[in-house]
Amino acid sequence: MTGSEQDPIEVPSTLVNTLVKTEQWVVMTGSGISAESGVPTFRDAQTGLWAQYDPQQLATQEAFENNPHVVWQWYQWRRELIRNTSPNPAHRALVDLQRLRPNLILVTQNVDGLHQRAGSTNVIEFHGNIHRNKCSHCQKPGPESEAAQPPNCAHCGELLRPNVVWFGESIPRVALQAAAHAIETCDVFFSVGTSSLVYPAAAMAETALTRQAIVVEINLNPTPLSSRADFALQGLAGQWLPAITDLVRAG
Ligand code: BV8
Ligand code: ZN
Repeated sequence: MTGSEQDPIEVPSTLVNTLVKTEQWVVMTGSGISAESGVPTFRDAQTGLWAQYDPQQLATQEAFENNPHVVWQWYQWRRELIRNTSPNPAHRALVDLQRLRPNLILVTQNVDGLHQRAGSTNVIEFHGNIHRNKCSHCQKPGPESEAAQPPNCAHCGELLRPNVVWFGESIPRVALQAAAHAIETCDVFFSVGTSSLVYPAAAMAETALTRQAIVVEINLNPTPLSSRADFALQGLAGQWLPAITDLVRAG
């Protein structure tokens, strides 16, 4: 299936029939769902000042310990970029789907908060949220800050850091448990806008496949999940999700 900007997209009728008669859905999103809002995906080349940095080298505790100012400024640059974007039709379609299927559980790998800004509720933030800070030492929450340098924790004086999950760090237990419970009970699992390379987030699709839930991938490019999904819808999330929503609403 390809859904490019030119040709109209056609949602398989077998998928529509499944969606119309199921209620328990889990949707896992990655940075591809925010791409049409203008937020660079994790594996897109970073633009401008950050072009020479690899996000996987910056999003680590080691990078922050070695160079807190560079890592902090990368996050300040991303926060500013995200503040100047808006949710796109893909985010909004998920809000509509959640109204049509109140049991829909939305798990996101994204830290941009765009699902919440679009109106999605009960969003499980697998990798935290870029708009929140915490202390790099005592872990207590810290205030948002426009500062160019990482501020000091009011409790212990150590540096504040973004409250996101860096590579090598564990997923917040509450998020992990909520996502694990959702995946164990779902009839349909959507993987939207993710290269399915980062674990343990990518393990959710594996569990869905093992449980023989219906697995639907919506992604611009093929991924390691594409050949195993029941439906691999290639193209823009901002086209596929609204089309699916219209058909479920008409269902
Ligand atoms: C952990 C927050 C260990 C920070 C991020 C096996 C098991 C467990 C861990 C590992 C493992 N193997 C390797 C690991 C280590 C590592 C990992 O998975 N590495 C990968 C790279 C191999 N995992 C970890 O370190 C995790 N921690 O497991 O700790 C541990 C174990 C025990 C005890 C203690 C510790 C933590 C991972 C979380 C890292 N943090 N983000 C920040 O954002 O600054 S991950 C980062 O990648 C983002 O959150 C992003 O969402 C996520 C995944 O990337 P994608 O979202 O998929 O983005 P990508 O660019 O790759 O793909 C976008 C896709 O969208 C593309 O395919 C593109 O085609 C598509 N697309 C583009 N436009 C559109 C579109 N699709 C549709 N429409 C469009 N318009
Ligand atoms: Zn502290």
